[in-house]
Amino acid sequence: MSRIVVVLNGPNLNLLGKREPEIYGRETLADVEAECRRLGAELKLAIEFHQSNREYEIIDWIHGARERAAAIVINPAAFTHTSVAILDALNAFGGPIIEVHISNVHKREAFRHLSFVSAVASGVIVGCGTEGYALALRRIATLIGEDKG
Ligand code: CA2
Repeated sequence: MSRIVVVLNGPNLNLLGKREPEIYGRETLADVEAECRRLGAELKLAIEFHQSNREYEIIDWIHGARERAAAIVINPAAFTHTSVAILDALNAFGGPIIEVHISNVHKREAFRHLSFVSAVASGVIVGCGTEGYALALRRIATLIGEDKG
């Protein structure tokens, strides 16, 4: 069985650690990727890590994950609150999906309270900072089980 986990990041997350540290912390996206790869190796998960500011690219990565990847971790960033297209793409993926938000979106503006993606997510992690990605990978390892070699 595949142990590929596709980790997707939406618009502006390339600025992580460079602006608004009071909301998103000081870790950069490169730090998050390094931690996902470190933990992925520990959990025997093959991590594919992407970020884009373009909706179609995220959709293409979701399509590419079909019938190949075991699971998806996605922080759709602002597309969370707007994108039926990403929801539709995720609906065509068979495996577990964990939605991650670095900040606690429920403590913020009302427009951040609605997530189109949550309707298809197996789990949602909000407000745990960048540690949310590690929590998501641990959850996926539980859901897909051990590597039997
Ligand atoms: O809390 C999250 O992870 C969000 O998905 C982040 C999105 C926001 O639109 C969502 O409502 C919640 C924003 C990502 C932008 O990230 C930046 C990081 C540093 C500086 C500026 C933007």
